Amino acid sequence: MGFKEGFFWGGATAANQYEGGYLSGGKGLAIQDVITGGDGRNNIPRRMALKLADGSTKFIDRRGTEVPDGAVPYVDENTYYPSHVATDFYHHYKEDIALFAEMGFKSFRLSINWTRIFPNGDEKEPNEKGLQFYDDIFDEMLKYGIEPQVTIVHFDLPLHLATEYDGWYNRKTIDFYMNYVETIFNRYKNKVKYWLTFNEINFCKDYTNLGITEALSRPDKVAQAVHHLLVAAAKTVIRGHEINPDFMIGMMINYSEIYPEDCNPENMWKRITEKRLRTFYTDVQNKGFYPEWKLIEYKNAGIELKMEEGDLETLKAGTVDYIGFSYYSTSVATVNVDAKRTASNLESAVKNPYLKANDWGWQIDPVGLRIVLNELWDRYHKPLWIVENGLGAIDNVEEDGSIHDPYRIDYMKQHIIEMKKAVDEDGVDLMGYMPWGCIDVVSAGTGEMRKRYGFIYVDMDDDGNGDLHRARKDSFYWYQKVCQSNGEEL
Ligand code: BGP
Repeated sequence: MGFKEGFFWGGATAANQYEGGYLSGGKGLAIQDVITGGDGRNNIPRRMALKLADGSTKFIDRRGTEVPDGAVPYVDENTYYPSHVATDFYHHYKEDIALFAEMGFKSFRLSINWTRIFPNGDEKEPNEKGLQFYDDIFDEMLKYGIEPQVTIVHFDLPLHLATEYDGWYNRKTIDFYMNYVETIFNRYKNKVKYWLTFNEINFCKDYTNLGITEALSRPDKVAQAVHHLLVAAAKTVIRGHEINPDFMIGMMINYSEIYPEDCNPENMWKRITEKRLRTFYTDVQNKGFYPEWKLIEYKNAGIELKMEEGDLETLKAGTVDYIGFSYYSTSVATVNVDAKRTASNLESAVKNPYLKANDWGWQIDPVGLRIVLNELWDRYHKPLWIVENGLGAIDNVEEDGSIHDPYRIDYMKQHIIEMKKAVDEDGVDLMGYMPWGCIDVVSAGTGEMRKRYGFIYVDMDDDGNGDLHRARKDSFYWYQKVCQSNGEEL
């Protein structure tokens, strides 16, 4: 049997971690453009520069804790921001796409920078230069027969929508977003068929994604903003199918497995409650309604969701065509320790003695991938697409310029073996496999460059030094064989 014909072997990236050119071609500022790098291994978080009402400046945790009244995030000229140049796809896209084609990619996942199309987010008319930029990219990909998969929002929000409107808490943001969506759907309807709405929607809880400064202290505002995201995602599906009935519009979630620490029923129950941080989203976006437990949870917390007339119908009518998910690691649930889970950290609070972890504490678990593939397939019976997977690691460049990364090859090989079992033995409908950061990009969680995932090395360090030249790692040649043999040669 093996992987189906036309299986999408490819790779994945995101605009703010890869593109650079943060003000080029009329692009406006996104929240990501005001966030500094951090240091994942020493637990130094990424931060935002704030201008205070009295004219002074202050840096705060990007999750938006304790933002003083009147504070505005801004770009401090003396500080290095990883998104500004990133790994410069903006100027290297032809070279990079040629390298993807050389590897045999059938598909490539990228996100559109919302602020390239609508620099402030609330304009009526789009920025033509921004639209042209993605036209050029899609044309370049299609020239090689590489199918684009576009994430509409990948950890991205125009800064202006956060500072002026309170981001996704404000219902108006749905309209601004839909204007953006309609613009790109109409413009690219003959070039792009596969879409994803919000990247890792289950991690869209902090300032970066929601644009709500008090994200941590106001669960009611977060719940309302999340409702707006879900309505917006459903509207995207409905509108997309009107614009082009052939569109395949998926959701995107981080879907890891969580094991109970042991057979204590309380730990199993803990596992179920932690799992709900994910199944809430997959349920709403696939079944089309809020699960009962969520409504009870909100009620008990005194949260009253403001739903407009028609919202429930929209959720029902806007269920997705496929499920895109990222999978990196698994964690352990126990009543003894509170789960630690943020957008930047998939580290399990409890170590699993059966698994090894990477340098950032992410536990490596190929069998877990087969488990979640089965779980999602059994629960929803929708096509699945692994749109992120991979190993963040520090690579060494040898004197002759070569980069030997057997650890990366081994990680992916083990995961593909389990994918294959899910397809061959369990009958899961799997559309494709897109290793994350197929070319080195900035880390989303830490802003570091040294945490690399790529088959292609980019010369750039954590402080923004490097000439950005590209180099093929050993894994490049390995993945080439995988793509060319449709997963037969591992
Ligand atoms: C996911 C994100 C990606 C990506 C990846 C790896 O959460 O969707 O944007 O970066 O994780 O995470 P990190 O970059 O923190 O290693």
